[in-house]
Amino acid sequence: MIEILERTKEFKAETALVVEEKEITYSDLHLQSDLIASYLLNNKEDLYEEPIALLIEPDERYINALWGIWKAGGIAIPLSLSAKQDELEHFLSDTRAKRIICSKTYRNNVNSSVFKNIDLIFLEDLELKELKNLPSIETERKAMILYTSGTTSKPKGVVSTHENIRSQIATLVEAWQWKKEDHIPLFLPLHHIHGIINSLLSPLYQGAKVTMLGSFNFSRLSKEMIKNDFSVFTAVPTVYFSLIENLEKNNHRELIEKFKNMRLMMSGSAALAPEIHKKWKNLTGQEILERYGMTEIGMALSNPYIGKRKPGFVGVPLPKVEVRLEDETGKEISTEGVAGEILIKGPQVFKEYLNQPQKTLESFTNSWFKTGDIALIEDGYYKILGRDSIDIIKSGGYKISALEIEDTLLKNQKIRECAVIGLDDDKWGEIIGVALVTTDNKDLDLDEIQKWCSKDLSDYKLPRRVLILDNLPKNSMGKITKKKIKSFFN
Ligand code: MCA
Ligand code: AMP
Repeated sequence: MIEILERTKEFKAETALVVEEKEITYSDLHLQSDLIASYLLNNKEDLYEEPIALLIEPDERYINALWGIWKAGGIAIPLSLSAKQDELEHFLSDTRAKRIICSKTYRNNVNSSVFKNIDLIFLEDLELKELKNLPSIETERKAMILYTSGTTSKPKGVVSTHENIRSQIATLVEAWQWKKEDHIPLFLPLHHIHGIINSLLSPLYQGAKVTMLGSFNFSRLSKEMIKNDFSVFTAVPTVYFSLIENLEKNNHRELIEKFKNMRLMMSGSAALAPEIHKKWKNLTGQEILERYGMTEIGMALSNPYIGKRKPGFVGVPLPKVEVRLEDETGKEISTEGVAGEILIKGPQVFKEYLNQPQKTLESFTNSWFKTGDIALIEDGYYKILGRDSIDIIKSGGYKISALEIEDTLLKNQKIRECAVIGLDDDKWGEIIGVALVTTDNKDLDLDEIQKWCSKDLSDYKLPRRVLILDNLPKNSMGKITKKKIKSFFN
């Protein structure tokens, strides 16, 4: 039994989603997802974990399709709407998905070679009338694959079961006291945990209301804030940076009052600078609750809902999540103030990396998942110090692999050697910097490099600063540490 689907049926005529003024009830979502599930099943009794991709704007169709896939026994693969051809090719070949549920926005791309041999199911074209018997799904079955970047060039598929998802939601419902009366604006992308679990499925699990705004846009959000009484807000630090920038430019009393009245404002996906925490508190009186999570584990650490929230810290273990720090030899660290790697255990932890049994094996030690994040504990609160790999960059809340960008750059004949690094940035957390040596002193600038990369890579992976190091001796870049290369940018 998929608990989120069973529970939400009870909320019947209550409003689940608000999309462009339209109110969609829980019953609407269930009827539409039953119809989609019936369509997907065709003559089968169960899809038995057929992987089905989703390329749908963040509105009610997204939930209809996601729940439809789950109800039919499939695995949902929510894909980024801004993914480029190369990225899509990787996701589709890795998952071996043969069907994609999409919307008419993608009609123009039908002839793209990426979609060769793929059945594109345009939701608008379906005449959904027939309801079939739906299978019963055990909680241990695979439910979702999300792509996340790591220390390999291509993103890895993180496979979660229904039980993983249920546990991730239950933890947040308990810790942050989600309730039926809550109302949340949703503007984060729906191919990552932050958007899917924290902003969308946790409130729905409790019968709350989600206003879907598509993406983050200050003026759109402001209008909705004024019109509604939102109670909960969750965002990445870049969003708070933008909010502060906008509110400082124009002292919008009514809007500030709305933020003031919320019961909970949260930040995560990247480090929230204590300076932003302080500015937001001065502006709105709200103490942002910072928490820590990862695609593989959902949320693991959080400042308390009731109790002291410490700027610069990510709090304490969430309910039913086991957390420990280990040193390089694998020994547990029990002394406060000593840094080590964060390890996580619990029912929220993902099942496997798709098609990568070795990588999966190496990511665990005695059933503990190794996050690669380094932290220490001070007065019982965890503080994230960074990551053990310099090749992982966090920008605007997105995780980016330096190696993926380097691979793209090296396909350019004008580039002989390159190194991609994350450069500290107040707004984005980090921005992408590229140091490179050209082939035979060729002319190359940031604009040309961005154009080159944008053929294959999503916008947020584009280099934002470039340093040409043509005076370096041949083949010497690989011998310089990335830390050193980073210092060249200052
Ligand atoms: C865009 N721009 C950038 C970047 N991205 N510049 C530097 N670095 C970047 N990363 C530029 C664009 O080119 C554009 O420039 C301008 O900034 C505005 O771009 P736009 O895309 O419109 O920005 P935005 O709409 O303001 O979006 C920023 C955003 C968005 C809201 C922070 O990136 C976002 O939704 N991020 C959240 C990602 C997320 O959900 N991550 C969670 C994964 P110009 O103006 O010159 O054209 S982590 C997770 O799920 C774990 C489990 C967890 O812990 O939560
Ligand atoms: P992702 O793999 O995209 O889910 O990103 C997960 C990573 O985001 C974690 O491994 C951390 O490195 C980082 N992260 C998430 N929340 C925080 C936070 N509050 N502070 C610092 N880093 C964070």
